[in-house]
Amino acid sequence: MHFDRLWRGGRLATLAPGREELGLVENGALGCVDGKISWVGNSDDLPPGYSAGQEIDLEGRLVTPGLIDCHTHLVFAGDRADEFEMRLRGETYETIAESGGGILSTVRNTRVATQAELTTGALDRLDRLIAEGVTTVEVKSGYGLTLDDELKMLRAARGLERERSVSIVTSLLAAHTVPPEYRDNRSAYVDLICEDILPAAAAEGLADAVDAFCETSAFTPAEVRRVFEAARAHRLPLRLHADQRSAGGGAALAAEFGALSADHLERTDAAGARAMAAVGTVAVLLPGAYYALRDKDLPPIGLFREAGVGLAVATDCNPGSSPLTSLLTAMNLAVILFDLTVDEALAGVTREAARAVGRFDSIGSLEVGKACDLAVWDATRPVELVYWMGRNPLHSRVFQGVPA
Ligand code: DI6
Ligand code: FE
Repeated sequence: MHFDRLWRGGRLATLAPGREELGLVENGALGCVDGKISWVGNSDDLPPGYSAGQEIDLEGRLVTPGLIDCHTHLVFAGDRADEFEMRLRGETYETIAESGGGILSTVRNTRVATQAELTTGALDRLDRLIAEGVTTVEVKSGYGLTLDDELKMLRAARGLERERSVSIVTSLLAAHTVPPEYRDNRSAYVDLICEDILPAAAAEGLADAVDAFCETSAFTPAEVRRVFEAARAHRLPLRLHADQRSAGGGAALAAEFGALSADHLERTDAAGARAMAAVGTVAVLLPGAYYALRDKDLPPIGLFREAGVGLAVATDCNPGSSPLTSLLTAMNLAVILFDLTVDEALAGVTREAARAVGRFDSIGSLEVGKACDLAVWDATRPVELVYWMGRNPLHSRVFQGVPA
């Protein structure tokens, strides 16, 4: 048996389903051919007479699948530091949004930015994720809210793959908020999404999924339904920002449409959790937004566990509610604030995150046939990834079989 590259002598957290918890393999070896994993197991069981183009001694280090940030708004222009200060002085996310700030303030900046400017800004944030062993990032539109500006955002997101060794998964989030020019004619904006923006994004292959913000300050369940029907007609998978600031039955709506994920979920009830479990909709937990908005209502983690809902963890990196560019910090926040276990937090940025972006067939665990995306840590125990705040124990990173 020949490997392009072989890593041996490490502690592998394979995250392979069916194995106990993290699927740890001690003294593990992992072989790669053509960018894909071709062999995983104990180093002592390597096939006799194997050969390898390069052999790398892991020296006992922990190896995990490359991390996946499955919910970000990485592409945007400007920042909202002034609004952050307003919130520190007691204003709320909602009152700022009602007075034309919030998401709309980022929309104004993003509309006047060129695609190249958006790329430059996104790369700064992407590099911080990559430095922590992230190999796949989901990126949403939603700060353009016109046909041209939504496509510009998605093209900038897609283009990041050409700039760095990373996989990008895109979501069209034209249903993020109603733009000012449609304030008195909301249904015409939903028409624009369904009849123009979504078909154009689909035709250009720019959207891997369609997302929406189901919220009293954004879109009603009836409006989200229309967007979801249109997405279905284009065979695009669905995601939903659900029950973040108000309980609107968002989790149940996502489940009704068989969405890949429902995200945020601070105000989801037991019926919503059960509906998600029944169809395998993953709960994407975003503790950065919970923390930065000083939320007090916790997502119902116990209900999700009881019902058997998969739990993913992401940064929600955005200039407003979650100015967070560290997935390791999101893991720390998830265990401290949301009571996740260390194993759940690690599964949440690998296996469950892969499910949330609809790619568990190709990433998210160390299994034969999957992309050889690895994070090698200067650590031996998974808890070390979650325990430090602001210390990055990444030793090295491998993207599609190549150290990068
Ligand atoms: N929920 C969020 O947390 C972000 N979008 C969303 O739908 C917030 C985006 C922003 O404030 O700019
Ligand atoms: Fe979000």
